[in-house]
Amino acid sequence: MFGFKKKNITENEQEVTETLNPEVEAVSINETDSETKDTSIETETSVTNDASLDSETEEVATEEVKKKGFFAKLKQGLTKTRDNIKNRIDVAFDESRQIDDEFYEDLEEALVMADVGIDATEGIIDRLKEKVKERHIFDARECKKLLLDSIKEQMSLEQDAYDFENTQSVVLVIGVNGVGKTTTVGKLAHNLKDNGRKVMIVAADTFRAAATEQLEEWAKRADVDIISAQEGADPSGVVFDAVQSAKKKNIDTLICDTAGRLHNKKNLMEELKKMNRIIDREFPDAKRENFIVLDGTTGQNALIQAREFANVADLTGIIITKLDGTAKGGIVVAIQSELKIPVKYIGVGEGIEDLQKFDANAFVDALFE
Ligand SMILES: Nc1nc2c(ncn2[C@@H]2O[C@H](COP(=O)(O)OP(=O)(O)OP(=O)(O)O)[C@@H](O)[C@H]2O)c(=O)[nH]1
Ligand SMILES: [Mg+2]
Repeated sequence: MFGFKKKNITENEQEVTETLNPEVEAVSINETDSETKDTSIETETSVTNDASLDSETEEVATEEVKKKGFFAKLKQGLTKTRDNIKNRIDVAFDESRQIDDEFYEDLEEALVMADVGIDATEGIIDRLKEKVKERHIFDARECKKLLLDSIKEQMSLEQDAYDFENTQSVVLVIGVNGVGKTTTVGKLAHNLKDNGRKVMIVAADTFRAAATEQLEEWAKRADVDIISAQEGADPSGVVFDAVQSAKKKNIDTLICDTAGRLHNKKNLMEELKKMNRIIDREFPDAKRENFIVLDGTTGQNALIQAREFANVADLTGIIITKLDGTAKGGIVVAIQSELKIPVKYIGVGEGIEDLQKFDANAFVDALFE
């Protein structure tokens, strides 16, 4: 129903280039809907222009509400983790506490319980000890601030972390099955569209028909274009077609959903490598992002997965999902500190609004405050 159905399925990359139909058109879902939306925006704008002062105040207020909403959702999402460590953190940072070996042991225990991981925890505690010594700190509460600031600093992103959102870009979303790739593609498409970007998504998981249907549903919800093909079609071929269509339609960001499982793992990895090469070759000017999606509830296993996928594509960011379903949200800190790849987004629920840009300050505050 949506998208085109491709007849030629070929394994050979060169053949893919030659046999695919160059006339392929992306199907815009809800075209009438988007027309309706355009008109309503125009009307709103003209009203706004008439009362520009009011609108500025309103904008600031809306921004405030958004920020509050963002933090409330994050806090809500991290409830299980916070509850898990709250007692220990409170005991460790009790104002009557001496900063001694026992204090550091309690702290270490709290961090490990939240799944921050032994190595990352040791690093954090060592840095804290140094700072406490340097600054002659005796007050446990002051020490808490030092700890949080140090984790925030470690987790903060480079200025250019989200540059792809403002330029022509292709985002490849990879990860093992069930981690939340398709859901994340839908949420990300929605976020970008909401910021006025022209987004197209591509269902390169052709392994199961249900996967394409699921992404088509997300395309409808996010009101973005989708390219899809028949079950069993060559995934790299679908990506090839999507790239051509994205170029032709002057799409800002093309997001590729991929399979988490093929007939075997080697097969999957080879297919992902091939997709990566095709995007590089066919769209050299686009900014590239390769995001690995990791399920926050799988704990340290996520680290092993990330290392494996790093062999197929240069991972430029990590997306950690299902943080609302785990008491071990500290895994975000462990993953970032061990892989040295930035965590760029986190999933805090199943809804379309539940993908957040990673904000180190907000994250650490939501976890420990
Ligand atoms: N609670 C919660 N559930 C999530 C989140 N992200 C994804 N899910 C759920 O996780 C399940 C799997 O999500 P999918 O998006 O289908 O995962 P996938 O990686 O595409 O799976 P495959 O296509 O089988 O590889 C779905 O039930 C999602 O609703 C999240 O942030 N929080
Ligand atoms: Mg999927």
